Amino acid sequence: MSANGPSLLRTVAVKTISTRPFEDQRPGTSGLRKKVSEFQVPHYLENFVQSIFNSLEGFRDATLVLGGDGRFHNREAIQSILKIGAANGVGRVLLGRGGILSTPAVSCLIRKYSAFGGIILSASHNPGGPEGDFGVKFNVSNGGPAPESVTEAIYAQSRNIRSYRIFDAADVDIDQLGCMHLDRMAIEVINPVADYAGLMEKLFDFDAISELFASGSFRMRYDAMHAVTGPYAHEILERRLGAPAETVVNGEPLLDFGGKSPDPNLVYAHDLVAAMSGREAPDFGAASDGDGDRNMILGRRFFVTPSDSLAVLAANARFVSGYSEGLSGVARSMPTSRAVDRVAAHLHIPHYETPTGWKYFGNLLDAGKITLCGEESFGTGSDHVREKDGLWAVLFWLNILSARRSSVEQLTRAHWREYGRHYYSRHDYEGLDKEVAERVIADLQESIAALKGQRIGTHEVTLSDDFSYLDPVDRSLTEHQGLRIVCSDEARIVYRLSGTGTEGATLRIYLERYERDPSRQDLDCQAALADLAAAARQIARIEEKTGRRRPSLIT
Ligand code: G16
Repeated sequence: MSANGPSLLRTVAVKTISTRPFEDQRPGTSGLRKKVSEFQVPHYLENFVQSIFNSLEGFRDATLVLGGDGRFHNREAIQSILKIGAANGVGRVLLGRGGILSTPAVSCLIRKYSAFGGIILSASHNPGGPEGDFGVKFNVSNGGPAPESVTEAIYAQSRNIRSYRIFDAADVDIDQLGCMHLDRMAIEVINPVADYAGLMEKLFDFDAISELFASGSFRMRYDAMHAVTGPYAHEILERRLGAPAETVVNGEPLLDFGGKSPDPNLVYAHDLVAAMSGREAPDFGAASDGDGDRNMILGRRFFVTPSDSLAVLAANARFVSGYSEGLSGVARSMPTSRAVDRVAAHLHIPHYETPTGWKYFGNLLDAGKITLCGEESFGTGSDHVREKDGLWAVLFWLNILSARRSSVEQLTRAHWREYGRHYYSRHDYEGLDKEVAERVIADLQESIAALKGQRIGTHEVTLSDDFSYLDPVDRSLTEHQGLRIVCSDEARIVYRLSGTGTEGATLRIYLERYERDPSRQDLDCQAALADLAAAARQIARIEEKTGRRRPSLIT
């Protein structure tokens, strides 16, 4: 961390501002996400931030980490949060220069500097700009997303709030490294990349990866999607690992991500997909999302599903220095394909199935029950922080590729031959009327149990239920986490509503089919899943209830 000598800002007055509660401040899958225009309503952000402080104890004089993905409204929100933090007695804020910090970097800083928590300003992969989305996430002292008990306490505070405390002060210069004070609160503006890059150097064999780049026979393209990972990728991939300067594209964080969705999947990262499909395609392609916690992995003309990526990382962890001593266990969210379960069985380590949301991995990681975890939604991570981590996953792959000297496609196909292939896809129906979407789920909740024992084409249903999760560490129970239909041949359909959207509702249908026979592992993924997709639409009576004949997004 770099800091110049302290400079004292003028002593300023605390104001107590009267306010009224907003009824819609319940955090979703990952923090409070709304349209920018909603966050711009006077007192909206302030209410929520004060509610965070009201729900906490023991933070006076302690350290808070603060930063965001650089999207529109980031800088304004940071000024307000600094002034509210000072007025509430925070001792010190570690602030990324320019208000920039990736989500995994915040997690890393909280842990390294024993902060009581962190506030991350991001709506993740959702679009940015004045018409786009904004979000506030609170992470707790283990570096991870606040668990439900904390988010519910914040929500309860937000429903009763009558006033908030804020310093009446001039804006702080957030662009110069160094330390200053807002009354008694120290603000240290830090290099957003340094600590995170240092952690990556400890986990991975940078010499081996550098050699791979230096060999001249390996080319990579990393698309930062004009979001937060640009500065991280330039520093780590190009400066520290010696990848050629053109390796990182779209590396400058922009307020509106260049007008695109910073969502690393086959649809939104189409420029990268096109570059990886051409005749001169690089050997390895990757992209990250708005706040740097998601990743997409591509080989030359080859896509690795996030579920497969998790399984390949687990199976090859022994080649990576930071993980060579073995994995204590692995976990995946319920809708994620079960590919990693097979690796766990092979390694004789436990595997866990959690609800969607990174916060559910926190207890397992803290208790040392798992080392790696991941989700179908392009999230992969480990016990090095308590967030999913996009660049970490990219470096993990690079480390494996440098150790095994095989291509992404060779490695993945070899994995399928050994463990079988899980054909996997997610079909999203976005922008549905909320009531309609809730009715689809409610009707399924009533009817799903009766499917057990029935046939879906060639598949026989062996389990059909509404998924609930009993946390093995704190014994908390989380119910209604998705409807699943599991078949004897390991085919599976899962339905749930997204908890991260800001417009209407998004119904997600997750499809999975297992193929053990290597001669049948080469089918087109959507073709392989077509019968399940049709059955899934029919069982939920999608067209009749929503008027939609096909999904709006397939990943
Ligand atoms: C968030 C959560 C993930 C979750 C994803 C999708 O990711 O952290 O755990 O899998 O949303 O959630 P949903 O299906 O409810 O929309 P991110 O990258 O948006 O923070």
